[in-house]
Amino acid sequence: MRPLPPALSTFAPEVDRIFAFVHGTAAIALAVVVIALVVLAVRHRRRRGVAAAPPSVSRAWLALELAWAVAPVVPFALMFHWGFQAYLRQSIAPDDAYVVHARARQWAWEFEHPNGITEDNELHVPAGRAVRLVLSSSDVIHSFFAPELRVKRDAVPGTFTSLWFEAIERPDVPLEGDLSVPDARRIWYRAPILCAELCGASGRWGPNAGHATMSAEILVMRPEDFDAWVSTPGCLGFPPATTLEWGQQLFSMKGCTACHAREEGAPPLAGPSLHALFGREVRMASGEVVIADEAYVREAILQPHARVVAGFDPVMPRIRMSDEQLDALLEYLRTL
Ligand code: HEC
Ligand SMILES: [Cu+2]
Repeated sequence: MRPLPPALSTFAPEVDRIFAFVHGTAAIALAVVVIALVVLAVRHRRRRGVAAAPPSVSRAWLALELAWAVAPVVPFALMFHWGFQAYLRQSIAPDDAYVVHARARQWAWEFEHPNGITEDNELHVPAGRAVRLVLSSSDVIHSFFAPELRVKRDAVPGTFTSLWFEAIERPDVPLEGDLSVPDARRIWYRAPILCAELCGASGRWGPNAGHATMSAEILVMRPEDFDAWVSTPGCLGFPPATTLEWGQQLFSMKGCTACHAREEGAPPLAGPSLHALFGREVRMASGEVVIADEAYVREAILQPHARVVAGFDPVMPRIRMSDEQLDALLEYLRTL
């Protein structure tokens, strides 16, 4: 049997015990039923010269029938009780939890910390502290799934859902550097985030778009290091040396790659190819033709539905970004 992923939250051991109990009980029940079925079918098979006996209605039979109708209630009741207790513990976050807003969109995750800093497809959290995620979606249903933390919850447009977890401290993973000074770049360990929503969109929109591409990462830090990270201005993703590199990094972190090809001659995905966009004549669905200059591209990103390119559906999400990020992105787009 394939082992479960590493258990990296305080919930995980209990979730795994319940999981093992449910599967163990089901396996035993399956074995008992299948063995009884085979044995009885062989023993009572049709034989030449032996007439079928009518079903017996003795008291002993009645007792037996009652026993196997009632007995399974016990493990089911246990499963319910145990599972419900764990569900309640997972539902109600401690009052002092650190609250992060997690926004899902096609096809990326955005996380906003209490002090207003946001990060894309990465979520820094402290180990050993309760973290509550308030989930929302700006388009379709998504599903936040962190298998190693054993948490999963849908992000539903028009409402908020929430989940919480506490990432464990891992003495088994050595921390590097001088531990006496907090280091805003020191990551203790990582855990993947997936979108567990299933739908047919990826088929319609090409191989690079879809919930399956919404992979992100939880970066667990020592609490001291996390405090340093969260209070360092400009700490996000530590913008690389040049604006151009930053723009390139943002292009994939903000999820643009899911819908826009960049190579010359590449077929369009859900959105037009952005190769040699600047200076191009773009025909809009309204019939208007515009030259793609700086102002146009800016508008196309900040207000995607203001003008829609002919031949495409208005599916580009509004992607929040700072002016600095937008400048960097434009600088990168210019080079394509
Ligand atoms: C879910 C798919 C999707 C994502 C993600 C997406 N776009 Fe788009 N984009 C589109 C579609 C569809 C259009 C064409 C329709 C329209 O104009 O709204 C478009 C249009 C554009 C245009 C105008 C292109 C032209 O030919 O005139 C630009 C520029 C652009 N997107 C940039 C971006 C950037 C930068 C990102 C990432 C921050 C991004 N897009 C993310 C789907 C997407
Ligand atoms: Cu999704």
